Amino acid sequence: MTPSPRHPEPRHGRGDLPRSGASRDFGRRAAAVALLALALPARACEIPADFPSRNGIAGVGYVLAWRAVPAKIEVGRHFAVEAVVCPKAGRPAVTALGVDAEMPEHRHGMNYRARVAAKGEGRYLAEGLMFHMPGRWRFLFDVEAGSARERLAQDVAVE
Ligand SMILES: [Cu+2]
Repeated sequence: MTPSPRHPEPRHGRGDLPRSGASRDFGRRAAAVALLALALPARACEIPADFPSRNGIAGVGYVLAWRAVPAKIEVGRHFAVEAVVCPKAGRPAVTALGVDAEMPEHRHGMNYRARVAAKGEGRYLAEGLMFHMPGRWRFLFDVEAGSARERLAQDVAVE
């Protein structure tokens, strides 16, 4: 996915804005960029209905759904996580997703680092996760969207 163009940021006071034809071009470009930003996420990114509704996280700027593969996470066995992450209206497109997990009570993470591959249209596949003990684990999804970052987290109980 190509990174979306940055929104033009006014860096000058009103008096500094060009008054010639350049300002009309600037206005048209800005309008085109704004339309693109609104239109793209709705078309390109959708949370699928076949993801478990309990595995949904709504952050400030991003919404994420995930499912484990296999669906039941077993202690001491590798598993994968499929995730779909979509920007809310007006937020920049997602450029990368980090997937990790920790046990908050024990202050430790996994013994393995997940490999995350982008599958397009907001989908990611994280492989090589393993929960090496039972208890409460917390998934950490680190959304990157250009220079913007948001961490989404969800706890799961593993027996
Ligand atoms: Cu632990």
